[in-house]
Amino acid sequence: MNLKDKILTGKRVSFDEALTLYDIDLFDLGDLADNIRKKMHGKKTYFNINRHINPTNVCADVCKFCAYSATRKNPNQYTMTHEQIMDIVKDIDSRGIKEVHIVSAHNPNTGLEWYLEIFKKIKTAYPHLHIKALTAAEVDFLSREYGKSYEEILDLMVENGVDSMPGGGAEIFDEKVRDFICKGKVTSDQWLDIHQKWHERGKKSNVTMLFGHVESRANRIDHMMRIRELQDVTGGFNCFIPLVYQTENNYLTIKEPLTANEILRTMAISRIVLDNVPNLKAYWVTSTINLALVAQEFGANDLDGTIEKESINSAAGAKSANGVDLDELVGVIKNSGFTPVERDSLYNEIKVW
Ligand code: V47
Repeated sequence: MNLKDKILTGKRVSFDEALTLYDIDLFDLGDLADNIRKKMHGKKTYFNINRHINPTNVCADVCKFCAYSATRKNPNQYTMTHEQIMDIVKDIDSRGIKEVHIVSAHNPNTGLEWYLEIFKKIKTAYPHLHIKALTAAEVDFLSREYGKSYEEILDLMVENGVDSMPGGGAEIFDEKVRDFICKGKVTSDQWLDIHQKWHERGKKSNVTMLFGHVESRANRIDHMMRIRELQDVTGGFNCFIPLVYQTENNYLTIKEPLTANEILRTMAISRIVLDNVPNLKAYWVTSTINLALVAQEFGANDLDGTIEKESINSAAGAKSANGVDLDELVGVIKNSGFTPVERDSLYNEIKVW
């Protein structure tokens, strides 16, 4: 059986087969991914009405790709008080926002309570809000900083009201590349271990991949294979999110952004390889809205959400600082021939727009 037939009949592809997919015609590759997308989701494109909050940019770690961390190229340090965070949450709740996505830098000055008690405050005041918070990189940082095991930090997250974990901090799992771009941060095995333990608590999470810097195509496939292997065990990943590296204001000197062709190929291949991960997110923040819309025909079935404020990728050049209007997001999905479906954070359908 040739590779295309294998994919069309739903058979799993190997590492070597996945790598060869980079060399086939782009539109043939798109068709293969689109075929899977249609079987799984038809013409539906999911989004949610959400708000990102990044409470501090003070960071003990030194990732070369990061433009957000205040201790490197960005001299403007900030750390929000819980009152400031609660003011934001009060405002967003009054406007019908359903998910708050809270990710911070690794700030050694705040204490563990600052990181965890805010979730309890939000959950107590707004029990219906979904809290997606703390990347595995933050969990690892808190564990090291405060001498607690991963299990203890994860249990504290559950106790304090965290509903799901975002997929940040995965970067690229290949150890050599990881050492070059973010030495000292959570290792690949630790990242996967933290998500496995989170899934064992009956909780869901996402998984990202940062690409378009110094990694090779083989590194990307290896990253996907490690995700697929863990997903076979736990089934806890809701969504895969390929993040396109943004080139500005950071210490990686890659000035050539990835081509749209390479981004779409990577999206399509991830849809094919990750046969056990239900959703593929074209994160419009790093791909641009226009390419995210095209990616709907290359396997992607989710565009994240309205976001409102975004600090991590906009610091590195993405045009996402103020999110996107709900009407605009719904409009462009419709105009591109897909059906906008508002979802909750766990992919239950809320409304077909
Ligand atoms: O882990 C940092 C990335 C991530 C750059 O789970 C950069 O639903 C591109 O993980 N260029 C944080 N990317 C964001 C993240 C995320 C976003 C949206 C949804 C979800 C989810 C998760 O941002 C970091 C890092 O990989 N990042 N710097 C940069 N220069």
